[in-house]
Amino acid sequence: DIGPPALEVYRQLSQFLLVYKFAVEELMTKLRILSEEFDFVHRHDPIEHITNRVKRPEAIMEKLRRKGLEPDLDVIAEHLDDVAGVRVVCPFVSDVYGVEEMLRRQHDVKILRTKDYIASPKPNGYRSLHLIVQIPVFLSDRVEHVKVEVQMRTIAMDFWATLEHKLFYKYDDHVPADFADELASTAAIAAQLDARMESLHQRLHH
Ligand code: 0O2
Repeated sequence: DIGPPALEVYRQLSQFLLVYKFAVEELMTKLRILSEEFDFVHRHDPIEHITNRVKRPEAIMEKLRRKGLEPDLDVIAEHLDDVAGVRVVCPFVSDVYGVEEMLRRQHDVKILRTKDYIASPKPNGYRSLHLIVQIPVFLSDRVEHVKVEVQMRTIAMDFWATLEHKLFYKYDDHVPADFADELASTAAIAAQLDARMESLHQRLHH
């Protein structure tokens, strides 16, 4: 039984999340253009595939609770950087940085923050390049500047992160020590694979 106040809150939240969906669509288009045009000019597509998601309301509420934040739209916009997420999977490590550079050159894309877990992997072995970008979304009566978390990684990094997430999601940060060692070792193998593939790629393309 949701009365008028709850319905109004629901409407506001739906409209709020809709804008994040638009931001994701804008970014997806930008990335698809880069992928197709670069492929045409250089005969190499720097993007293997792209996925995206807008966080579900329940997951947003859960994250607010975890961070001790108020359930308020302004608080979400200000403090949650991953309401909208785009994951870009590239063939080679050089492509990850190449696509980052191409995004950086776009005047309407503002890069607010960069976390380079490729240069500095997390202790468990996780590697990826994370960008928090802000892009304008043109609505019927205003422009909103919306944050999107962009995770950029190679196929090998994606393979590792996907399986790590499946295996250890329920452990949070408390993965048993012997598992943690084995996990870090598999991440090192993925990194070696990337380095060797990169080297083959450079020999063929230069
Ligand atoms: P999910 O379920 O993928 O959405 P914050 O974003 O504030 O929570 P932080 O530390 O600033 O935290 O963000 P960071 O380090 O940039 O990581 C954010 C996201 O990167 C995570 O989102 C994961 O998607 C991914 N990520 C980070 N570390 C790991 C890791 O060790 N393994 C895997 N598989 N993914 C990782 P969420 O919200 O934690 O999870």
